[in-house]
Amino acid sequence: MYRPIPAGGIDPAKIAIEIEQVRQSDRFASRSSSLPTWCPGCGYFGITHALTSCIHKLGRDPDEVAFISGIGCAGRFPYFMRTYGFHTVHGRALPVATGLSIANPELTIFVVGGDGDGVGIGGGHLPHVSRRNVNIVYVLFDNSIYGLTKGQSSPTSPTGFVSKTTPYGNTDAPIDPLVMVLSHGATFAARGFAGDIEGLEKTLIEAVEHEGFSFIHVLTPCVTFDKVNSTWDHLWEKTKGLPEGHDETDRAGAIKLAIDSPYTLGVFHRVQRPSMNRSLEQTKIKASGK
Ligand SMILES: Cc1ncc(C[n+]2csc(CCOP(=O)(O)OP(=O)(O)O)c2C)c(N)n1
Ligand code: SF4
Repeated sequence: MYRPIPAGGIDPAKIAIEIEQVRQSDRFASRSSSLPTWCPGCGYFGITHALTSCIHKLGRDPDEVAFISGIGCAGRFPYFMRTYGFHTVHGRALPVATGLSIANPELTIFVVGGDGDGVGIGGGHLPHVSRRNVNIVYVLFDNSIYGLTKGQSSPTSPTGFVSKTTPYGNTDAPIDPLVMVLSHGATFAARGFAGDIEGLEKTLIEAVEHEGFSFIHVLTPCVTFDKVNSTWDHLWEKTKGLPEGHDETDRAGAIKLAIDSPYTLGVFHRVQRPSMNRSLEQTKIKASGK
């Protein structure tokens, strides 16, 4: 796993060489000239790094990729990319991405957004995209808090979590986004961590290569508004790899693992089923009477 500060400390000369190597390469060709407006130390920088590396490694040109987002700190993501992008309204990235996927099946489409956007206000769309197997990659930036609006509890905040909206402790039980998509038939479901950039990049590449709906639940800290729950320290300490011999095709096993093991990283479930895009092609042929 990548650690922000190496054990022996930082060597400025080595960093300068690495920065120059990055400048010379086209590794960040998909990034725009707008620098992210996120707080220093936010986990979203790690996710951005993994996403740009994924696009680079897959050899996709920026005009072959689209990022669709809702609202939130994570929702600002499309501004920081030179790909196509659409910053839609709160919780509505999935229906917009579904339409785009049907209109232009050649595009590699990523949906990006926070836990509030994706499983709160937008949560009603997640079951349907899962069961329809729409050919998009959904990267859920889950910091278990509303960041942009300054630190309210979200649907993934743990019970007892103290925040601006729950000063005496959250009384609600959290939603597990992985259990949610698996219950509704997602064909690719994985978990990543903003600190494990190499692992996340690998999972993203596999998600893009999967035909159908690919969901990646990414654990990430909000360093400004959460000092106790999903912090860098806690996430480094708790995250771990999949158990030996994990069977990706066993959906019930994947659901059980997601319930029992909220900090396990990797591909929980992967099966093949016709995507909505492919099924619609068949419907078109049937409707044309050929
Ligand atoms: C219809 C609507 N309701 C509420 C809001 C206010 N609002 C903006 S972002 C947000 C939540 C953001 O949290 P999350 O999706 O977890 O993303 P983060 O900011 O943590 O990346 C809310 C409630 C809004 N913009 N629109
Ligand atoms: S408020 Fe939290 S989620 Fe938003 S940019 Fe800052 S650290 Fe990141």
